[in-house]
Amino acid sequence: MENVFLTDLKVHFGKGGKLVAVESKKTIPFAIKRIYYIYDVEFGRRRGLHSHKKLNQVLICVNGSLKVCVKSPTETKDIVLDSPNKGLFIGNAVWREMYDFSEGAVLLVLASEFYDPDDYIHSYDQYEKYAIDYFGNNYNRK
Ligand code: T46
Repeated sequence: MENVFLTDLKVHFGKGGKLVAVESKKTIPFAIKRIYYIYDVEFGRRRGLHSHKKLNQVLICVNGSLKVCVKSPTETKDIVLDSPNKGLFIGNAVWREMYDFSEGAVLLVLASEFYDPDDYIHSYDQYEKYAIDYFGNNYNRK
């Protein structure tokens, strides 16, 4: 899918444990301006349900598990995040919904921009128009 990919983050084993390091503009394909995390999500709650005009992000489930549904005007994918060494890149102009948070799930998000409420697209209809305009010919190739 355009603007979405899952990567395996390198795990360093030793001293009886594991360590994952991420570096701005190296492991993460953008300069990280903001970090936030989502946790203690009530059973059955769905979050996200929006897209972004400019923001690129990498999502890492550092504890527990959850699912992410990503949508473009032509495709829908459900991705399981169940390991701290999986990084899910979600670029701009992609609709996202996070659901099935396990007990204790912690979702760490690395973001390319500072928080800006004006960057959000909350209506799916508006999103579709925006994405078709944004990706343009990329959709015609499929
Ligand atoms: C996204 C998914 C993966 C802030 O004040 N600063 C922030 O940096 C963020 C991200 C949120 N907030 C406030 C705004 C709301 O009052 O925290 C509250 C919850 O945010 P929101 O409803 O947007 O949370 P989610 O889980 O629906 O979405 C978040 C991100 O907002 C979004 O960019 O892609 O996680």
